[in-house]
Amino acid sequence: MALVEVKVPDIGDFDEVAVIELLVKVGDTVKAEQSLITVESDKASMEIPSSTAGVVKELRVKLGDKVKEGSVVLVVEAASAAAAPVAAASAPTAVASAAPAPVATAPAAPAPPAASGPIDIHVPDIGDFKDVAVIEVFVKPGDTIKVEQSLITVESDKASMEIPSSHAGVLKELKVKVGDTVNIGDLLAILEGSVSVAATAVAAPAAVAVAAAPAAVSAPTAVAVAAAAVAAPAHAPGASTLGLPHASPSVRKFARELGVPLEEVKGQGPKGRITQDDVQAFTKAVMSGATQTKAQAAKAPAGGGDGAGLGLIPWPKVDFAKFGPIERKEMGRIKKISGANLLRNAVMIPAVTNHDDADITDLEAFRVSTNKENEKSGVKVTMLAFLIKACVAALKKYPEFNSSLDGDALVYKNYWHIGFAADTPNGLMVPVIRDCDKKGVLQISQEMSELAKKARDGKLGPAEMTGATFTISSLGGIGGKYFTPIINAPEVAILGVCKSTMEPVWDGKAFQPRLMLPLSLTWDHRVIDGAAAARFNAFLGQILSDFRRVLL
Ligand code: CAO
Repeated sequence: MALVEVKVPDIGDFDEVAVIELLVKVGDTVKAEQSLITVESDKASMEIPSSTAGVVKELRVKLGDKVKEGSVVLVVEAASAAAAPVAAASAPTAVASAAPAPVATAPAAPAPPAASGPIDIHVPDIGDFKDVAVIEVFVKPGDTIKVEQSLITVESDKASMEIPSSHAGVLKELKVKVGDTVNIGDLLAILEGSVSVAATAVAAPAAVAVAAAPAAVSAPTAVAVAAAAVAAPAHAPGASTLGLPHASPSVRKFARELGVPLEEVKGQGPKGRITQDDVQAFTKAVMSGATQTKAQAAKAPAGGGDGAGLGLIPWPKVDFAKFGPIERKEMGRIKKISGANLLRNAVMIPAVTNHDDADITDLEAFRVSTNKENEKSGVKVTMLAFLIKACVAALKKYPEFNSSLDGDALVYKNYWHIGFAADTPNGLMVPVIRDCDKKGVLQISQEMSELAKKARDGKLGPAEMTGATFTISSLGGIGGKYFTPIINAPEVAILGVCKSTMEPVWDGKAFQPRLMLPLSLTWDHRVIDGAAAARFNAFLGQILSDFRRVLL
């Protein structure tokens, strides 16, 4: 098997270009024409393909190296004797070394004549590139255009290039838009010119610069010429003109396929370049809810949005360190996700909270005796299990509390899955107990303790956290009197419960010591009215004061 050196092909007038991405590593099996590295000048980025199929034995370049035509990129152990000729056939200078096809530069075009009337700006000689896509448009009618100013970016599979204006003037008409495909000679724009011969001559499109298109390596007859005016003042890589994200064509394509707004991705590559890993990391962050695209934030300013979408003044930015020592800690994933959901629900739901008290004196006595009787079974019944059962009875009596909004319709659910807020080391989680109407208090208690343990251990699966029709948030084991829980959308109500206390309750003749449980019911006013909420709470109170009513 022959060792073949893969070299940088003719890259036209580009003298030295920087290696900005290594797309393969030693040991990789590469196909002929597979991209090996990305190189970049100030106006074009290009991927250099392999001329030979085989296994990469040695990499001869590293990030930041400057390469030019003939520089050895890597050494490949050719897969078969037949593999080499792809390049060798078109490499007049070498047999064992696989120099890619020669790339012809475009003949110099005559300088455009001086103009003062309308000037047509055409796509310059872009060699064998056919139907290249317009991916960015930098100018709009009315703009004053300088000679060599970039008008649009076009992109093929392997290269992206900015097309400069050959003339100065005011842009009267733009003939292309993003998504169009263009070819050499196509009319791009019409300028109202006021320029001198000297100025126009500099930017004669086909004559100024030629960037080799490595894609043409295996096509011996191809003459791949990508016109791009290197004479134009360069925009530094990483700080591209007009906010153009700094990324190679393949990364741009990858981002477009995923619908990732590249301008929002922070490049971690050299000089802030956006790599495929950056696009993947951004996608993961959006999917997990850890971040939002600007479009998402504008639609639902839920995930740490700055309030701009709501027309609010920006969140205050304070340098806390000015006032004393600080420590900054990133919030955990669960907190970020639940925070985004809570904010959306708080902002989008017209929520009202009704507070009430339920007399649970008898129920607590029953609970204590039940736990005594069941001591050996290991299942401990807490007030929350009774509350779940009582809520199912109230939800059945007032079904709109067990519904969800779907546009202008209400979806009534004929199942009663109850979520309960669980405090975990990672943040708030809401496990769901299914079909609580079909389960007894003991079974609910058992499932609740299992789910709460799983939540604390971070072992809850998605199925155990979805499908709730109503949620209870109990702070009874901790303390407090009342609070205003936030509805867990798409549910329409949530019950908050605090610590029960002995209180003097007037029975008509005297004050009696009764164990009172504070209830806080938050409800969506689009679905539920205040009177219904008051009835729901009153009914819940009746059940809790005499649990036999659950049976009715
Ligand atoms: N009044 C008085 N005492 C109560 C009570 C109430 N309403 N509810 C529970 N208690 C008592 C229990 O009986 C238990 O006492 P003993 O240890 O003496 O038996 C103690 O408080 C602890 O109960 P618990 O909290 O372990 O059990 P629970 O079933 O009440 O709650 C769970 C389970 C998972 C919901 C709870 O542990 C929890 O995480 N609560 C926090 C929920 C939360 O964070 N909500 C806020 C959401 S909004 O940010």
